[in-house]
Amino acid sequence: MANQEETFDAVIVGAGFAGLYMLHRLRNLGLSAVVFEQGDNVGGTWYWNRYPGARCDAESLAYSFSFSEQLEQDWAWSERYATQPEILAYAEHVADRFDLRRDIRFDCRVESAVFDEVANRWQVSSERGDRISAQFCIMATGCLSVPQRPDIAGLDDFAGDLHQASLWPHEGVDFTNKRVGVIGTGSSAIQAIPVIAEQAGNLTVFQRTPNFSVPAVNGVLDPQWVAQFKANYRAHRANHKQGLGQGFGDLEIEPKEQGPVAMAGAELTDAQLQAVLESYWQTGGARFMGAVGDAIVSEETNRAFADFVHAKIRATVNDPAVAEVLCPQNHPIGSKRICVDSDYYKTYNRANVQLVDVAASPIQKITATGVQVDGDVHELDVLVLATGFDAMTGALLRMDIRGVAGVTLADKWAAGPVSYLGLTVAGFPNLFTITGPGSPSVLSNMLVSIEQHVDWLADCIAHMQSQQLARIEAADTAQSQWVAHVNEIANATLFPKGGSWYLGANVAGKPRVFMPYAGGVGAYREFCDAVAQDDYRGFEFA
Ligand code: N01
Repeated sequence: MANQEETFDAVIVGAGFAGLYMLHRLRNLGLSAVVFEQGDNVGGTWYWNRYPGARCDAESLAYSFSFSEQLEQDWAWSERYATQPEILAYAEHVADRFDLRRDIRFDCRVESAVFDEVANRWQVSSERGDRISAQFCIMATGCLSVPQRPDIAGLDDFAGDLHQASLWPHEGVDFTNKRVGVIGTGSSAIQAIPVIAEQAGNLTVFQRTPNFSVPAVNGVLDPQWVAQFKANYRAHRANHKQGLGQGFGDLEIEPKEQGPVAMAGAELTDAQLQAVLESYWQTGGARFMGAVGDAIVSEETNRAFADFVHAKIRATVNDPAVAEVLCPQNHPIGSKRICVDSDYYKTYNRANVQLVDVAASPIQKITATGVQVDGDVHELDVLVLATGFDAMTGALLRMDIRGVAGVTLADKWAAGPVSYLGLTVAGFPNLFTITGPGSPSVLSNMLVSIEQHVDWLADCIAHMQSQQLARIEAADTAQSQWVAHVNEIANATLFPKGGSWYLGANVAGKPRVFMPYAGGVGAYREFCDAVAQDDYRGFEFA
């Protein structure tokens, strides 16, 4: 029997960092809000992705909330790149510190959200029977929250232990003396492989597409350095939010204007370029791609970056044939999300690790005992799927979302996602997508983008409250112009050449549209702020 309808000002879907902060902001505005979360705890992606070696690829001191100075001063990150358990502990701390749990319903998946045009409210239903009426419906569902299970014949026949990286068992997995296989070589696998190899009896990696990976140069943070960094925290935060790049953070005690060494690779002699790349390689981290300003724009600069990494792979991996298989040749570096690793390439020098090139000979099937390639079965006790996500749109389209005239979001996005600012969709009034397609989202430090969206939204909702406005909706023309702008920026880069999940290319039948906004978090913030200042240009209110 369906439950009685409850009334709130806002429903928030998801209790990851976006949902937590949104709840906090709405409460401070005096609004009533309820959060639905399918997991049994907060943390979102950091709740689910517990595979060995899981950690963030943004600097810890940048991948954290900036809204509370006390919180940022009190919380002590232990490593340059925080581990999954530490980030999850941080999310739990935030939930407790701001007393957020009392408005979160756990183990509760939202099934549908239907807009009532007469009342200007959303009717939201959960699988377990909750029924909510709310003026605002805020999707904080994450960009990488729907695991992509590969369509490989026989997967269910495997008689050993089968695990998906993004749905890792809470009790962990013991690989001791086990024959382990990993399918996939994206960020998740690249983090997990070195850790699994240390423990497993034998590890076989099934690689279809090699990825570029740069060393993390992770390490324990020096408390003295942290204290100095934190003394300048406001200036650092301003850099992350308004800088040219994507807000990933840096290691400078004195915050500097975040700018590339040179805007174009062509401005440098070959020796200068090599020196710059070497310096970024030694410093570590995803900011390698920002060593020169046009790495993701100029084919020539990009090739120089790729050649540099190929040379590093060849210098690291002892077996030249294995090194060649690990060298990505079919996409520009950075057009697929650059990976950040600890000892990934070195792992292939271990006697207990084998690489199987399943681009050359595709996986034929999974049998009860292992993975069959080219007629041979690689016998395994444990098989790990690190095969990625139905990114950016997956979580939204799994729900039955219906806007004006009953049009579904699935229909609206049949040819790929369209939005205004990556925050709203024409025809879906009072519905917001935090870090949605069309915003910097996955190209950026997610915490920076989440805070920016939540703050913008909170201000917008406060504006509506003060003006007693019942309904906000993106105008079709504003949406079309924004989509054109997002595409124009993407098409000026090498991103669309990557065949990546950024484009939906990893999911059969998904439209190929480059989904994130590639213009940088600073430019994006400026645009959003200008929209608000200009009386919410591009929106229609009622
Ligand atoms: O997923 P992926 P991921 N047979 O899609 C392969 C974020 N993240 O979970 O490229 C064989 O990148 C697939 O091969 P191919 C980060 O944004 C962040 O690793 O399709 N192989 C690919 O190698 C990242 O980009 C962090 O040919 C198959 C792999 O599986 C995003 O999450 C850590 C296959 C999937 O790679 C996703 O990363 C982890 C098949 N049938 C993740 N199907 C950090 O913060 C798929 N593959 C550091």
